[in-house]
Amino acid sequence: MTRRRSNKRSWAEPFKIKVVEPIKMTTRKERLRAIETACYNTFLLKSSDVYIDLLTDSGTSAMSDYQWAGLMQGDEAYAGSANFYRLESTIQQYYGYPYIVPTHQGRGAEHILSQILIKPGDIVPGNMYFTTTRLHQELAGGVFEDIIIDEAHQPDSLHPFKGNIDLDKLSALIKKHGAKRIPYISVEACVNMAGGQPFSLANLKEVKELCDRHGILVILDATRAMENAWFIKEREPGYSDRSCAQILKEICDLTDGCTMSGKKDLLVNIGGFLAFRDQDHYRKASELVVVYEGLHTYGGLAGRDMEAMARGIEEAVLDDHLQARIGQVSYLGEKIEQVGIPIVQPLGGHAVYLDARKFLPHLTQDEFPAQALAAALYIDSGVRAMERGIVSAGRDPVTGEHRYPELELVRLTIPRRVYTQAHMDVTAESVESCFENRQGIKGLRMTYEPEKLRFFQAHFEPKAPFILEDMAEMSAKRNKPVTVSGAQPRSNTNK
Ligand code: PLI
Repeated sequence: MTRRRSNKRSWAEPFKIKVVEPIKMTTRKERLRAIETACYNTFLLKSSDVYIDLLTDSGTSAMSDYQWAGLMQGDEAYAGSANFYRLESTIQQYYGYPYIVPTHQGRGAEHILSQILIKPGDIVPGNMYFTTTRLHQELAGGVFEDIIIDEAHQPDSLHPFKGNIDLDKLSALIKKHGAKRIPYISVEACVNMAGGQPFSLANLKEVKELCDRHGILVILDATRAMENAWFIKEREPGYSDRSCAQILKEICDLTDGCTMSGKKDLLVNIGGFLAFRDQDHYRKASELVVVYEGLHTYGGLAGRDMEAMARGIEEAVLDDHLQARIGQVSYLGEKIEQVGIPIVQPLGGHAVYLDARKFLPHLTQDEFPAQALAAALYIDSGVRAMERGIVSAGRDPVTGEHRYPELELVRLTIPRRVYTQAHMDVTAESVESCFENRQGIKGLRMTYEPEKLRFFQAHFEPKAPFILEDMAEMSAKRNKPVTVSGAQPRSNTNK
């Protein structure tokens, strides 16, 4: 009789692969040229020059055969498409809001929400900023105030719900400005800029009670609410027997409406929506959506896109899917952490975040360490990541000075259902190679700075040439072969 060596049982993805898309292998010389052409900004690289694309989980997921089949059932009527009604009823069923306005993506929803709820001079508290969310609040004349718990700004803190709101900070803001100047508070699920960190239902309940007492709306950024539901199931006492679908509903029940980028949780390449409980909010949003997005029954989307999103909701909320999705993020994070590389703890839902301050202590924040590290990673292996630090934070609209966030991070963002464990292994090895070469990663200077959302298009140049030695060569020198687990020797991969 054979016996298993451990009682641990592995999980695997609840799908198999039907179609593949080849990706290009490049040489280090080609990558160096590509990053120079892209002015050391990974947003400006051509995707054909990228090997493993961990820039974002937004719109990059793989759709299922069920979703692709739905595209064929697109009803491309200008008004009253059947796919809109299907999407509307699916959102009503899973999220529980009665009134739905589709938008082309999340920022379309943020724009409309900000325009209908914020008056100039209003204060909009939130659990850490998100780039487009805050910009739309500011463009509507609002001032964003961060009310997330302090632990969210500390990469090493092991708090299980770093997305929680600090009720003392919220009460102090209400006292200082008065509830009338606070139209709503913005509660983001799996807080992106904090490392994909969830809030707890206990915290959301307290927030809702406080806001109800003061007549302040609670608006959910539901972009990654299903992933947040998974963490509640895993970590919050009393929820392990509930399904993520039940927890999602409970989250939404505690809020007055939501903005949504369907490009994340919902497994589609494009799409978003606004949802409300209040009919008057819905009416105002429907009046505005026709100005900026499209008629209120398509909001900038094709009928087929709405169908794919409705079908995506049904698949994305399943516990098996969420376990595999977040399990893959943990797999990569644990591999990187095991070799002593500083990352944001605990591991979040959609990405592993490298702590660039600790990774590159020889660089000041003005030398854009996270931007430099993302460029180095690309040069090393063709893995594309994204800066989430001083560049993303932008400038204070009043003083014009850089904002200096405590978190200076590189985000390795994992698209859903796209990459395999071997891709994660290659990524972890490249991060390790950059860590061994960290002294050779130099500071950057910004040579072109767009006024808004500068991280997308800014240009940089290195203050001195990067010196990155190939880890395989380094290992060969130490007479220690490096292999990609279960695959070929490293010399066969990108060099
Ligand atoms: O990229 P949009 O416009 O569909 O969604 C904007 C948006 C809103 N909220 C949150 C929490 C986001 O993460 C978000 C977009 N995130 C992107 C593009 C990302 O790479 O994380």
